[in-house]
Amino acid sequence: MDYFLTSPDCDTISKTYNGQIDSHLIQKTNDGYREILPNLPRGKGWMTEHLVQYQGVWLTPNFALKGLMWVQDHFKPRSTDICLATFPKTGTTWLKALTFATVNRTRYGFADHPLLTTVPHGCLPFLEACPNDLDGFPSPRLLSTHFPYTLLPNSMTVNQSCRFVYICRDPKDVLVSKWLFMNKLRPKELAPISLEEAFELFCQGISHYGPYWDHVLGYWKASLETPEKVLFLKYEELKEEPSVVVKRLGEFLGHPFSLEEVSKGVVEEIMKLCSFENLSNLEVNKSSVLKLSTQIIIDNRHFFRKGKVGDGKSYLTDEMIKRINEITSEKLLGSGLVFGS
Ligand code: PAP
Repeated sequence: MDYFLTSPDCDTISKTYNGQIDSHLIQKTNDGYREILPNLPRGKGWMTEHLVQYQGVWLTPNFALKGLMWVQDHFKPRSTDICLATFPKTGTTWLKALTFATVNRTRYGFADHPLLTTVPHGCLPFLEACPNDLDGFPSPRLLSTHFPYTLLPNSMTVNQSCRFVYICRDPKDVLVSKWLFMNKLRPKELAPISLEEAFELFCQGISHYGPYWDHVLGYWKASLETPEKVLFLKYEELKEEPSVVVKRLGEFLGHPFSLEEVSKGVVEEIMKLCSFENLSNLEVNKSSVLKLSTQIIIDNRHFFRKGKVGDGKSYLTDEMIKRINEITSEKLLGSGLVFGS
């Protein structure tokens, strides 16, 4: 099945290359990682014991930072690559499903579609996991990452580089979704993180790939500067008008929906296939797992909680809502980007 890439073991960078990259170069990446790691600022982790700050961004030391070194040193982008970029818990699972279904809509029937038996995350390689077979993958490649735009190598972001689809979400919903998700993955030996603590960390920017607002602004600015390269979406818009957004997605990806497809209801079929109701009730998403590394194994069911807009507010106090709204207004001031209250 060439659409499915198993996630390799990224715990040691050198394990991931299957001889495709010169061992000296791999050694150099490993050495660089070991050299910088001890000197990076540390902050409290949500899922792991701590996060490290690299070039202003908070990353898990054993996974995301290694993945970043791999991307920076060894990833060979193609101008035909499409990279789905997201901050965690902003709609990644949904966007992956919609994009995969849109691009491959003439290849698979809706009755026996891969998304019926594979979690959306299993349909697209995740750059952080140092996928080892990317070079042999046919174009156009659909890729995914949580890395902020600013950390990606120039080869991905400048001139003849990849195209990106980015999705963002109201920070209150992101925070609460992330807090609940991370506590489920947090090892038993570490005490759960309280909402108050998660809130403080999030507001200070200390959360995977955070600060959240910088992440959003990086892709927002890139979408304004090069709209043909970066499609910027909001989870809330997707909820409100899914068919409009799916058509925009098709156009951006170079797979516009024809009038005939529209009249035959292909857009609706894709929306139905990728809906929260459908995906969350599939056996694969109720009982299987996603293996990101030897240490990170996630029950697929954790990717599906409520899928609602505004749910975060029911967990937060009025004071918390006020503070996070104030931070958001301040950070986004003058950018032209707004979130609801
Ligand atoms: P990830 O970063 O771990 O991949 P991501 O998919 O970005 O997570 O976000 C998960 C959120 O999207 C969950 O939101 P909640 O906690 O507020 O409920 C999840 O329920 C929601 N979600 C997952 N799949 C869908 C879908 N098909 N439609 C709408 N929302 C979805």
